[in-house]
Amino acid sequence: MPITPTEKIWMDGELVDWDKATIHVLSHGLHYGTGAFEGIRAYPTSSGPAVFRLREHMVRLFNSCKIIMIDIPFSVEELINATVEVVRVNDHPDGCYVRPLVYLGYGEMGVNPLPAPVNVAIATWPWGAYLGENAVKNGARLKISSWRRHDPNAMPTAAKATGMYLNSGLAKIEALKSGYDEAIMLGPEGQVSEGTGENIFIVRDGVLVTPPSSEAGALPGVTQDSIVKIARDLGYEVRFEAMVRTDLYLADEAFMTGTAVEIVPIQSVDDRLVNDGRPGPITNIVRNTFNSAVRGELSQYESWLTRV
Ligand code: PPE
Repeated sequence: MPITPTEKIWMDGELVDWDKATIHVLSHGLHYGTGAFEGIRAYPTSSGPAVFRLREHMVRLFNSCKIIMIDIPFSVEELINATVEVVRVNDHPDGCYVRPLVYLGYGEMGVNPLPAPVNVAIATWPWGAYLGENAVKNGARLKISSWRRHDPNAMPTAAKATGMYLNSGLAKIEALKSGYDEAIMLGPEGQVSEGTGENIFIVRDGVLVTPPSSEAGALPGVTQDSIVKIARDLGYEVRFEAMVRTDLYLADEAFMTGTAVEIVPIQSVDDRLVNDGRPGPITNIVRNTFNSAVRGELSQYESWLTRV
């Protein structure tokens, strides 16, 4: 998706002009995928933009880096403040996407990541519907990928590490080339894991079910966690349970969650319509509640927002 440039990108403590936010071609992370990132959104509220679950995203960034043994030379607090600063400076009255990136920089070559310098950047830009407006309205058409999700003993699926996304990219190419909107990957044991950048929920007999990240090799999603809380607050039962592909075919409803995608209904999986293919009632109610919460319209979720 093409990005619209904004004014500034925060790089290692400085606000740098968008066009000058460049790095050396021999940066370690470019060669070996040594880095970790976050995806965060800020939304418009009646009192200006607010960043959604900023602390949780920053904590996950530190967890990702702990797993891959990168020491971030800033504190969670410093990166929270830097994010607020860059969202403010870039002036996003309608909200934006926020991309914090920790990467190994220039000065060392060779697989050994330990001696390489650690750099941090935070960029923001307006980002629309991740899978297109049609998927938001009518649901996404998904295909189970022939590419499996990583075995967590091959690649740490709990880390949102940059190198891991070669796997997602391969699945995405396959799905798009085959005429679908998005891929779903199965874990090493054949269980449903996640999309290339989204978690999965199904609704069965009024109960919401999502694969547990530890078993399914899915990223523990901040949006997934928000939907679990919202659904329970609405009085629905939510279970973390392993599922296989036919559970998707036979679900009453299904939807995907993620920061970029937000909440998108699933119309079909492998050409089997989910129910009648239209967004289901529980999908709609949790999605509407989520959309109100992120925009500061529901006081009970106010603690999820960081005002800019
Ligand atoms: N699984 C994966 C593999 C993933 O990348 C994401 C986020 C999620 C689940 C959902 O996590 P959360 O955003 O915390 O609810 N994917 C990010 C990157 C998208 C991109 O194309 O870049 C995102 O949504 O920001």
